[in-house]
Amino acid sequence: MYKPKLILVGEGHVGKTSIIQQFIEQKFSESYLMTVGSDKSIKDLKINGKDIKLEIWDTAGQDKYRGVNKIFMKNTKIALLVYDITEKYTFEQLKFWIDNVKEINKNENIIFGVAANKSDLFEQQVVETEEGKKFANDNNCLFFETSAKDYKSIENAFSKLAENYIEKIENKNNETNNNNINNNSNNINNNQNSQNKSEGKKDLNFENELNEKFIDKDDGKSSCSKCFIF
Ligand SMILES: Nc1nc2c(ncn2[C@@H]2O[C@H](COP(=O)(O)OP(=O)(O)O)[C@@H](O)[C@H]2O)c(=O)[nH]1
Ligand SMILES: [Mg+2]
Repeated sequence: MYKPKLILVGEGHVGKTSIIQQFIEQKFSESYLMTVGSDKSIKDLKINGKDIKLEIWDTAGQDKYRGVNKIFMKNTKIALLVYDITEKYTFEQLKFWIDNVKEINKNENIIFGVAANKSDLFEQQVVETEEGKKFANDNNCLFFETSAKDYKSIENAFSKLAENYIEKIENKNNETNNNNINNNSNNINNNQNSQNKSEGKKDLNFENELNEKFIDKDDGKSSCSKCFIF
């Protein structure tokens, strides 16, 4: 069973808590949802017949103070970067958020998504959809136009991210399996080689036996020490 950690990051008030609340409880609240402590929700999904347990982490107000909590960011497998289409600044800060997630998870190959949230407020839209798509494209992220209020593309965003995560893991497993197959065939070759070598050794021993009288023993030893391969 896959159990990836998924975090939502972005400026305060962009709708991160609302997106999670809609996804988990199908509820929307017009008021600002105060997140106290590190809030973690679990959601079970079935993607292409595979079970996945998403562990969804909501920022505990760090968005407001911009203090990057390492525990929050650490071991992230999937990150959804959220901005508010009616607030330019929240879009401009996406680079800050993506860099932080990458910085804390140095060697991890994280699945990133961008949520252009509050799409129901299209009359007040100041960040063009194309700008959002371009950012997503340039930074290797999936792109979703969401509305936590209208439940638009919320489920789709989480499912697509989870699907990409599973694909990534399974491709990795396939690569590892292929490597193992190659290693096994190398081992077979190595075994073959060592068999040949030991056969060669027998011949050599036989030769040595024959030539014993004629070989300086110390010389024989020193040349043999070159045979060790670590
Ligand atoms: N119209 C609209 N308002 C939203 C949407 N998502 C969140 N909000 C409102 O934006 C405010 C901040 O939402 P919240 O989820 O607390 O933001 P967070 O600080 O990023 O967690 C609240 O008043 C929400 O009701 C949305 O998709 N559309
Ligand atoms: Mg919140």
